[in-house]
Amino acid sequence: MIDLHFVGTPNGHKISIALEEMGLPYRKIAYNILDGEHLTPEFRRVNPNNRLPAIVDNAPSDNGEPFAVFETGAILIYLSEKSGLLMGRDLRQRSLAVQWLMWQMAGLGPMHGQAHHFVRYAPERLAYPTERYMNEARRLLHVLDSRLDEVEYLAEDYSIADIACWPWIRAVGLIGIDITQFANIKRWWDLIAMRPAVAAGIGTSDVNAPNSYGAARMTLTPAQWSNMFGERMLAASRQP
Ligand SMILES: N[C@@H](CCC(=O)N[C@@H](CS)C(=O)NCC(=O)O)C(=O)O
Repeated sequence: MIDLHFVGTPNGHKISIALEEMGLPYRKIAYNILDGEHLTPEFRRVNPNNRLPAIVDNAPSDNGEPFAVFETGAILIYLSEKSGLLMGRDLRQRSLAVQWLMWQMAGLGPMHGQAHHFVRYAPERLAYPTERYMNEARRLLHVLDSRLDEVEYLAEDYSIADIACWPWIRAVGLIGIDITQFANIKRWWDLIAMRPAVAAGIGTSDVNAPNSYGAARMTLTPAQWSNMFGERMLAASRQP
């Protein structure tokens, strides 16, 4: 049994979808990040970075003690190795899956995350960071669209790379991007949306449900802002 320390965001859904696809038994432990439920010393022992999601494998394949894994890219590789699924059939596909997974982890996720921050969370609209991160968010979508013009899935066969990217594409409407302008991404997105494991991982049969990642404009209370971006967030990661 795997403990999934979970939040219903694109990063959280990467792992719930992967667990469903791989048929690995898991139990979900849900956190409210706006309320700062992840900012505890207990959770820090699971994830030294105090971010969600994270997993604890209570039955690792070396038969040793329960093993904790953080960072969604590392979790996806771990689960893929545990199940023997979704990381390609040969050396080239495996490398392609890892390349596009790293691209998601270093590019699509962080850059779209910053775009979401400045478009949706910043208390005031700031022209420079909004333009910088929206341009980068769009550039990355052009990269993805070009790749998907060449292949059905990022690593040719459906893989953890697709699972890593798909929930982030699900969220682009919230930053004002119309995904139908990217024909190859739309084709790929619809194909993945039809998979029963994806609906199970998202927790709704309506994968197109609007606003499931929050409102287009988020207004945080001072306490919520402190938990997400301010002093309470900092305090949780400060030594010891
Ligand atoms: N690079 C990390 C990102 C994790 C992350 O930022 N998670 C967000 C939720 S999507 C979080 O925990 N936010 C809480 C906070 O910022 O305090 C990963 O891929 O696991």
